[in-house]
Amino acid sequence: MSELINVIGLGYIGLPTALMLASRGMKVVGTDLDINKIEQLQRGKLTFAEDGLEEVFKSAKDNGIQFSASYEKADIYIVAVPTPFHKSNKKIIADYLILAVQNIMCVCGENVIIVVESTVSPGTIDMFVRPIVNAGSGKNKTIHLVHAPERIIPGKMINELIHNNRTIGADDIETGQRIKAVYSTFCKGDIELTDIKTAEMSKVVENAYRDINIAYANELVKICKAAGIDVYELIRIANKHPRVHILTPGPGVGGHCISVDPWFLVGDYPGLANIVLAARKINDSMPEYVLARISEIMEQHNIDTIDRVGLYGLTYKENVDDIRESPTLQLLKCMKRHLARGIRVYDPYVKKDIVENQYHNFDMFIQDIDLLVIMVGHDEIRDKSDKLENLMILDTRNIVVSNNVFKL
Ligand code: SAJ
Repeated sequence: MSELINVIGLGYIGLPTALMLASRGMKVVGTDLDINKIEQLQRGKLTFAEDGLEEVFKSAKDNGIQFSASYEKADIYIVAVPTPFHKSNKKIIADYLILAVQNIMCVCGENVIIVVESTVSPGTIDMFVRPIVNAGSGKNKTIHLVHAPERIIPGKMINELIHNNRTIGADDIETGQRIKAVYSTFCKGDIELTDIKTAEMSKVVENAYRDINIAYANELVKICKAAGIDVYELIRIANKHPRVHILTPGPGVGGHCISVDPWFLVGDYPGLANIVLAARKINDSMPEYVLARISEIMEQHNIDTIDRVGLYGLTYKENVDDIRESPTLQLLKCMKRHLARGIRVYDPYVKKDIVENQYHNFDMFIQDIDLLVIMVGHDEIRDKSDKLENLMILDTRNIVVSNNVFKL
């Protein structure tokens, strides 16, 4: 295939997708408006760490992938820009998506396909993207729209890009088949063809499903606390039932997907998305719950200053460097609201100083605290369990095996 693909937005989704396509021999230009990111990639340096990404980068470079701060005249555009939401009414902010499509329309030629990979609320493509395309096409351009929502999980991105099933929503079969052929260059999973609105809805529904299931586990934490039962023992036993699979409780739900997408359903279908809303509230309540546990333990053990407490982990989950919407950041925000400061923080994956009292050395971190709160189950903390013997621990991820550890 000699089609040129211009991938717009080189973040956590766009970059691996661009590299993967190029590594499979497709002609790819990766575009991002952040010139520093482009220069870094042109110098041959990745912009974030991910298992197996270096190898794919190498073969993409060998196959001539280009990086550019400007949009290119291409046959296919894959748009993977952020889609945040309004904190007040929970509706999508489509500004980055709109700008990307406007920019594409300025440079693209005839018979072009624009694939939106960014997660969008159902109806977004008809409401925001199609009008821009319709205004620019017709004269001398035929533009086809596709929605191909991503499904990969940070930490396993490359494996999941290759093995996950995918959904492609298109207006007509031929366009869907053309894009299916492009994704089939690296995707070994089933690729389902459907219409655009169903594809949009499928993505949001999948993430809301997981959010609801995590919320159930988190609700059980609170019920078990009131009942004086070990929640982990309860879940272990319940999961022996052949049709029960309760997920793992934790200090909250972070990341830019599960903690965001369900809000699109709540915002667009107020009064209808009731379980979805309840789940969001439960998961959002967890950082505050952890804070209450910290305060309880401090009181019971005469720790009277918060600066003797340390939070282990700033990222939204284990073994990744992504801090977006992380439970630790949510907890720190909560502390700020209570005018409390001084808690210490450490994460081996976060090299820059992004919060107050942040450490970059594990040994120094644990020297300065009496209570260690494990917010993220990075492999590092499992490997360093021998250094934890003299510390009081609140383990929100249930990874430390010892009788002296407090749980959620
Ligand atoms: N978490 C728990 N308990 C669990 C599982 C997760 O507390 O049992 C927490 C994690 O610690 C984390 C958050 O939930 O803070 C989300 O983590 P995750 O691993 O469940 O998911 P993400 O956000 O990394 O990726 C999700 C995935 N969606 C689904 O599993 C339905 C992924 O497939 C999507 O591609 C991704 O969202 C996305 O980009 O939409």
